[in-house]
Amino acid sequence: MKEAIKKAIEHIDEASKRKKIRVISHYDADGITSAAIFSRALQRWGKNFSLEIVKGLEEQYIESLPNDELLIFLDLASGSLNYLAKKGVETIVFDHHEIIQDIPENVRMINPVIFNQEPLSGAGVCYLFAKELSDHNHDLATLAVIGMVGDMLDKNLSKTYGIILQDAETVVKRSFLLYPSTRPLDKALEYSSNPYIPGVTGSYKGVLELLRDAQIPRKNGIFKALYELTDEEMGRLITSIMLRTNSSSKTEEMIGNLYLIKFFNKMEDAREISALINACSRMDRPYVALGFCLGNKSSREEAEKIYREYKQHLVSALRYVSEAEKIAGNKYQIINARDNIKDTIIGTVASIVSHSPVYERGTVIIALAYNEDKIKVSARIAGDSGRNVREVLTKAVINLGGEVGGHPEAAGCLISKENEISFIEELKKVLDIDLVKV
Ligand SMILES: [Mn+2]
Repeated sequence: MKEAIKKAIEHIDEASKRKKIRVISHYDADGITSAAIFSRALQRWGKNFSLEIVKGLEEQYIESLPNDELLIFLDLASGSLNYLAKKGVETIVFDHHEIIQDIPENVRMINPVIFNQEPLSGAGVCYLFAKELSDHNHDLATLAVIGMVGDMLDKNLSKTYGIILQDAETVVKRSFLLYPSTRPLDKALEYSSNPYIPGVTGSYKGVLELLRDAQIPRKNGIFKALYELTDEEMGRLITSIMLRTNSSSKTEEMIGNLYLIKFFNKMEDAREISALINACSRMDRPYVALGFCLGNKSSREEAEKIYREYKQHLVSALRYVSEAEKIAGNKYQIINARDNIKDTIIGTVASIVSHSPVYERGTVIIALAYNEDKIKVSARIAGDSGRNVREVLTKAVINLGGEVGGHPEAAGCLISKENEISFIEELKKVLDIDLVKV
């Protein structure tokens, strides 16, 4: 892949002398950190460019792009190659997603998938590009760590990630996975929705009981942060949490590495920074998150404010869900939030609901929210085992049209608003029939 990156650098250098460069990146934490790394690297290289952050690549959008610029896609486009072939414009893609179509002649692809390389996030790919360009770009490694954590590629660390973690001077620590690990434990536990700890999440009294059981001491009246715990304290904390959560939930999944990075000269938890970036995007402010990643101080204040608003938004969305009328069937719940919940957070809401103990394991949770003239649909499964929800959605949209993406345990799709009623009818049919078969 190193050779391919070198060729891409030559390509950009040469193209920049004859046309404009347009960089387009994805709006999640990996995409925004990709954009930050890439744009800082281009800026230091002395190249002019424009930058856009998008939710996804629809055919119409690609059609609307100019024909006389060099298009550079970050953290997306591997799944949209047919549209790019049709467009026929000079394009470079730095991505890590699965490639499902032939790579057209007008597209240069930098993707670990085609080089049989170990998995990397989009920001990881962009960091390798930046590092190849100049040693001065070493400092951008921190952003690559945030992107990696954002895409949850931190479970199986590759050799390349070992180097990136080193470049970023990351402190890695085995721990129970709860964030932010850099803030006092009582606060982190009280607001923890993933994992949802029954009797503790949302209850300060429950938090204090848990911390007493685990014998976590206060220091000057303040509880230690997760990353400051000794091995013994960590062990006791894990036991106390396990006693309160569903015993069938897998312990190994709740334990992993904490990634502690220096950001704005402060020790931060990479997961928390990634959550903050995602929050800005979901509140329709991806450019604030980008400014934050680039070290802009006023963006930082703004981003933190948006993050607080986002959390409040999430709380009211969850309250809406618990109070709203739902379409309940045998082992399924359909929540039609219409415009009461933002389409950008409906997936998160569905995930939190599926992790809460309110629904029996195996219950299919399907949540709908309006997105202009479309409806965003998110499907999850309570307790993470049961029916294949991607299949459920695929069957429900067969006659209506709509693309389904995701995995058997978490999937989503976008349907036309005029199909709202017929979609719900189809969905109920599929869910009822499927159950009979089971
Ligand atoms: Mn990504």
